[in-house]
Amino acid sequence: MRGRLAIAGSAVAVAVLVLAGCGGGGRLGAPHVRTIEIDVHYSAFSTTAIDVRPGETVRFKVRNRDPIAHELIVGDQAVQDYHEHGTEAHHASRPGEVSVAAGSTAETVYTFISRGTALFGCHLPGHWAYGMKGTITVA
Ligand SMILES: [Cu+2]
Repeated sequence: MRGRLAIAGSAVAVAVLVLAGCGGGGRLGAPHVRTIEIDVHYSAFSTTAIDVRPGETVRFKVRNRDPIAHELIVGDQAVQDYHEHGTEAHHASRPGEVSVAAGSTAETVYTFISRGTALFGCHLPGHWAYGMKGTITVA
C-alpha cells in the first residue's frame, strides 16, 4: 500500500512537469487534452482557422451532419498531398486522421510539436478542392 502511494506521487510529479512544459492550464494529474469540436454541414467545416500552442494535445471531435461521408486529416502540406492523391478509403489508425461516416461523430487526437502552420481537411474526391480545408496555427 505504501509502495503504491509512492508510485502515484511520482506520477503526479511527472504530470506537473509536462503541464509546465506546455504552458499549464490542465488539471493536476489529468492529461492536458483540449477538445475542439468541428461540425461538417453541406461539405463545409464549421471553422477554417484553429489556434493551438506548441506541445498541445488536441482531441478533434468531428460531427458530420451530412448524408455523405467525410474525413478529417491533420498534418502538413506533404500529409495533405499524400491523402489528396492517395488511395486510402478509410482512416482509423493514425493520430490526426479519422473517417466520419454520414450522420455520425468521430474523434482523433493529435499533438502539435513545433511552431508553424499545419493544415486540416477532407480528401474524399473533390472535397478539398470544394473548400473542405483549414489552417492550424501553432504559436
Ligand atoms: Cu468531405
